Amino acid sequence: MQNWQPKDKQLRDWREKGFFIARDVVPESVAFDMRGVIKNELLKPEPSGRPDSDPMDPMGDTPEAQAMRFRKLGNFCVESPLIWHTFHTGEEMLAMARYFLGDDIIVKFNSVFVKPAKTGSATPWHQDNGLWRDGETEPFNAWMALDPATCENGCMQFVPGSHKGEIVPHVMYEDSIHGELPRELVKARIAQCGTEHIELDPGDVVCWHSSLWHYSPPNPSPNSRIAIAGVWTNPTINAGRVRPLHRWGMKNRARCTAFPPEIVEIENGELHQPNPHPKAG
Ligand SMILES: O=C(O)CCC(=O)C(=O)O
Repeated sequence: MQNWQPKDKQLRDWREKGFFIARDVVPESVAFDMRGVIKNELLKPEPSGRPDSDPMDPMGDTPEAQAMRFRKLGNFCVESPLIWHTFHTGEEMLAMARYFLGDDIIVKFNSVFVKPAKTGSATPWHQDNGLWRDGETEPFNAWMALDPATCENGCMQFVPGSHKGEIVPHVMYEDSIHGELPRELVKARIAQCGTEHIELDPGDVVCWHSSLWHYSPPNPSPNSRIAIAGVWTNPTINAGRVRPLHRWGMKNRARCTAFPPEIVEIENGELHQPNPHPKAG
């Protein structure tokens, strides 16, 4: 396994702002190969990345929910060896995860975020651990651009420093697609701290703390914005909670290369099933 050390700026950004950027984690050509796998899937009459127990996943069988498939393909990456081995268990991503998490690494969530040209919808302001509701603050979150991610096509936005606060209970509005941070709080926080727009080229990665407040706007532009995301944790942080989506990334200091990826079995673990988010107001 290769070692990874953050650059001074990355470490400073991580501590002070709650995120950092790693450029050229994979070459653009490899990012485009991964994007091709996703585009092929999207062209199928019934794309995979089905409804699953991912609490970040709003998909279901209603017509509205089906339209959402083009916002996110939850858990799709375990169906693509190219994506899984390049990103979720790629040498450089695991080396970064290992810096934060040690030698045993679980991939807790994986998804594809699809923001099609002109119709791509917003992802509301949230903290990842505000959606998980499992109290975990340590896992390591990362997102790789497979198309250029720009202000025009709906790149991610972060409130710098918001990772230092508590996990805020998320709520549902009439038009919420999943739990979100209370809108009044978001307005006040942005007025105080501003936002940073994370523009990335294909193959670049942004990594963030699980408590960081983040969002992405709709995509009115003519350019699609496809990205892949993952969350890495370890057995200590995960503390015996069973989730059907957990897969091993690194075990006993060795990178896991099995495909399909090995499911994490936790003996006597408790199934983690958070309660629904309350309604706003
Ligand atoms: O890709 C996006 O637009 C949103 C991604 C996101 O919010 C996440 O990965 O937590």
